[in-house]
Amino acid sequence: FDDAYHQLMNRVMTEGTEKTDRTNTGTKSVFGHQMRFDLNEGFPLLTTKKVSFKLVATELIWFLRGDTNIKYLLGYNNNIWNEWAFKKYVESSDYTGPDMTDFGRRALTDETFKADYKNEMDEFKARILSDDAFSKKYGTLGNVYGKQWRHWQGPNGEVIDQIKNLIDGIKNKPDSRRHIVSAWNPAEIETMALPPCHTLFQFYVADGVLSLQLYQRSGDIFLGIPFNIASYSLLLALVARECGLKTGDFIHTIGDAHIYSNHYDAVNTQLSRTSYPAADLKINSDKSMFELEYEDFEIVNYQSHPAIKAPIAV
Ligand code: THF
Repeated sequence: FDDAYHQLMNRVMTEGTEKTDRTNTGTKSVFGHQMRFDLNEGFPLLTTKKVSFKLVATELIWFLRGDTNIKYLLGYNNNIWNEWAFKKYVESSDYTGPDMTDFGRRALTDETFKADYKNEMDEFKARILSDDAFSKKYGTLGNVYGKQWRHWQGPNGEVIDQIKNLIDGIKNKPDSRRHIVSAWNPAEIETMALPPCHTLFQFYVADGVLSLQLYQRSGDIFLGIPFNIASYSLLLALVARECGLKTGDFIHTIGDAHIYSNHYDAVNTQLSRTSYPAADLKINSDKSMFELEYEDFEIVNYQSHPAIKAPIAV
């Protein structure tokens, strides 16, 4: 599985065009790339760096619960969405601490600032976990994935559960070409902490085998994509199990596929490593996918190279 991912990193490093971006970090990118992972060969958790299955699985369960508040993630010590909630808080009038403008980039170069930022972030996290009113106000990321997947707001006030509709559709009309879930809701983009990167996905059934294709508008190749591959592969396994189908391919189609300029060294380190055999996913429960908890999942035979740290662009 690492091969397809290494090919993508190689392609962008050699052919990528340098562009500026929203976060002012600078990237190299290509437009339009596709990878295919056959889940019968194992579970695509990359082995050339350690990827935390716990963070991937708790994030996916959070989406599937229809939750958009980071409080659930913090309960699992999952910090991958903190910066986006923190940003809304420090830009609000309730925040009275030191100036946090542009905290993501400043923390990289200014040690004094980094200490202040860490203090403020730790306090923010503690308050999200202990203060209900505060977490309701500042833990939410707006109408992001969980909202659109489970509670899409229709024009007449009706609420559309895209995941339930998806499961019903796959069970009752497997040949349909409309097994689609969209997170991209143009009317609500302004109300999201970050417009959805994984924009739309579609399932396909043939001969009792279920496949899934994701269209991702924008992909942070070093930090985000390894998570996205594992997350959607897990989603495919869950939906196949729910519908009594075998798992086929996860097809990952990316629009703007980019490597941030402060990830180049990390990418080269990873490219120099050789892969291990793929791990396997086990689900130790008969519960429906809507009731599964993180503790029901197990990744077995996962052998990997060490994690590679890199800064996230906010
Ligand atoms: N923004 C950017 N710039 N890149 C992204 O990948 C990204 N995401 C989500 C939203 N905005 C994004 C958040 N997903 C990590 C992984 C996934 C994320 C955010 C952060 C990350 O830092 N992973 C570390 C481990 C972190 C830890 O151990 O706590 C890693 O080494 O993998 C794309 O969905």
